[in-house]
Amino acid sequence: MGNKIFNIRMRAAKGGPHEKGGKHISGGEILANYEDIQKAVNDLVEKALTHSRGNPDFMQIQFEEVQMPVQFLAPLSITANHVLSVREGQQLAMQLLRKCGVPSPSIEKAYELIAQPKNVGMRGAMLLHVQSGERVDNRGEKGVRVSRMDWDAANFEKWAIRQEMPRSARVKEAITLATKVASHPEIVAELCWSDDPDYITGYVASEKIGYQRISKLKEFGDERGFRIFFVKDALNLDSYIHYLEKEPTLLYWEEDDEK
Ligand code: PML
Ligand code: MG
Ligand code: MG
Repeated sequence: MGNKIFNIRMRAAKGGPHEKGGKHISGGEILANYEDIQKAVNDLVEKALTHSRGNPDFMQIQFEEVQMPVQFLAPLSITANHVLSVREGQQLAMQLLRKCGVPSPSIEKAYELIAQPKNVGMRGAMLLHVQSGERVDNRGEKGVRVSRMDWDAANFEKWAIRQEMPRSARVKEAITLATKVASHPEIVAELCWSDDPDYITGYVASEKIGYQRISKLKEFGDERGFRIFFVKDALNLDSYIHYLEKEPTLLYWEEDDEK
């Protein structure tokens, strides 16, 4: 990449902008050098205009130069878990969360939040205190949206072929986000599945267990998706949120690093 790096972000909604009650359709972002901004904008526009959640009537695209130093991370290791039902998938997700050190009562609280209609359609993530299971971010229905991250397409392709992973933008974005999140020392686990009705694979991720893909966490047609981060303590919330939203991260996979 050239000297200057730019962050290009898109969000799209239907029924007006998100903040006026519009339904979230699509979001995305790219870190690019100056010459690649045009392509990044085109890719993001296409993503929003062809989305399975519907056709947006609001879209915002924004770009700005990234001023902070970029941290480079290797992608989390991947494990594929094939399950036969949503029930089996969700049970596995809970088991993996326990393995990361999230106590069962906190996991139950997370699932209570997931079941509440007011939490459906969030654009960003909820932050939960790992010991109490209480939600600690103050971002309401917007949640915390992880930003300023990317993974060079050619490097991702090489990695995906080696790992026998789908070479999709979705997988690239999910692993980039999960790797950035897991690398924060105060975040012990992430639970996620998509809000896209045609995508039922989700994951639990952490530094300890890597990126554990679970083939089925919801039924086809379901537009409810979630992202939950379990944090060790709630005292430095502003610094976690700053890390998640603002501190630029790029993934880079060294062929020799891994199996
Ligand atoms: C999303 O679509 O918003 C999240 C997708 C998570 C799973 C990606 C994968 O590993 O297939
Ligand atoms: Mg961590
Ligand atoms: Mg989505």
